Amino acid sequence: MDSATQIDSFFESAPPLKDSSKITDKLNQFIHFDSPSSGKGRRVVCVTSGGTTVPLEQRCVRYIDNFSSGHRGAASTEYFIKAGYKVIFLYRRGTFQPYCSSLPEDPLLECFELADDSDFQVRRSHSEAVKGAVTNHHAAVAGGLLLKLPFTSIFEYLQMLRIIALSMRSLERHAMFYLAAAVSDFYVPWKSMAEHKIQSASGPLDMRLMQVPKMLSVLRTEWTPMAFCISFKLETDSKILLEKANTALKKYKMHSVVANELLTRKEEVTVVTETGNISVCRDKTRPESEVEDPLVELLVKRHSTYIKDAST
Ligand code: 9Z3
Repeated sequence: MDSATQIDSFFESAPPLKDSSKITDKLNQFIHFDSPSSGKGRRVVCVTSGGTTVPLEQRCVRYIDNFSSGHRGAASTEYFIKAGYKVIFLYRRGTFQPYCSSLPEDPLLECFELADDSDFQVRRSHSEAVKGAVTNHHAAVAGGLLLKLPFTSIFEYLQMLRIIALSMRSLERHAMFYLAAAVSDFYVPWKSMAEHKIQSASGPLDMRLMQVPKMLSVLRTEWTPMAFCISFKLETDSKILLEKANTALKKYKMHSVVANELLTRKEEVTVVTETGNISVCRDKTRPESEVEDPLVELLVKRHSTYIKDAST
């Protein structure tokens, strides 16, 4: 099967996305209706975040998961908004969210307490963190700078990515994709998937997984050919990381590939480009600094150059 046929058959056999017309409406509203203060020609970035699941049963009890806490995507979203972008945050349900990094693990139970008059109040120890999260999040959403769209499975993720890409097409070079989500490489096609819970009494489980078709190529060549595209390459073996990132850069015609190793991903990444590799590190003299800060700064500059190149 050639790759176009694989892609068609992936979408044809996927369970239909719930609320797809509502999602399209929200996207059109978000992308095309700028608030009076934001001016024309604002840049829009789609940040993907968290891992996709591969269900093993249609009435899903078990699934295969891809590792990603969503920290990279959530933090990067904040830096893109600071840099003046509108962000479509396509995230895995339950993973890290923008503006929430200072909150404790269970914010609802840890940040609130019952006051004497049995009303709820914010615990004093968490009041700054709660105020910051609520204020910044509200400003971003109400200001039309942040649209959050959740996914769980690989089927939802790829269908949503396609809808987003098609909605962003008219932005041409002002559109950017920052694909930090950890996407499944293998999946069970919906039609050959067991409907009910697989029974352990039937003995060891033997199942064949199909390769998820590589959507990066169609994203670049068909869905949004003018957008600035950044993908991520994750490896656990540092010896193969840069070579794999370079292959992805060429094969999928990415503008940059951010190479990272699982253990050091919060300290350092390498931005692989056609003209060479750029190492980006967290500022180790500041304990609260994040590698996403200089990474987003670098990519925003490269995006500006990409936009300017079109007008020369
Ligand atoms: C990444 O490499 C991300 O940087 C991480 C971020 C998932 C490591 P966290 O969410 O970690 O902050 O915990 N994402 C891309 C992973 C991926 O699946 N890439 C594909 C590949 O490597 C290409 S699209 O083949």
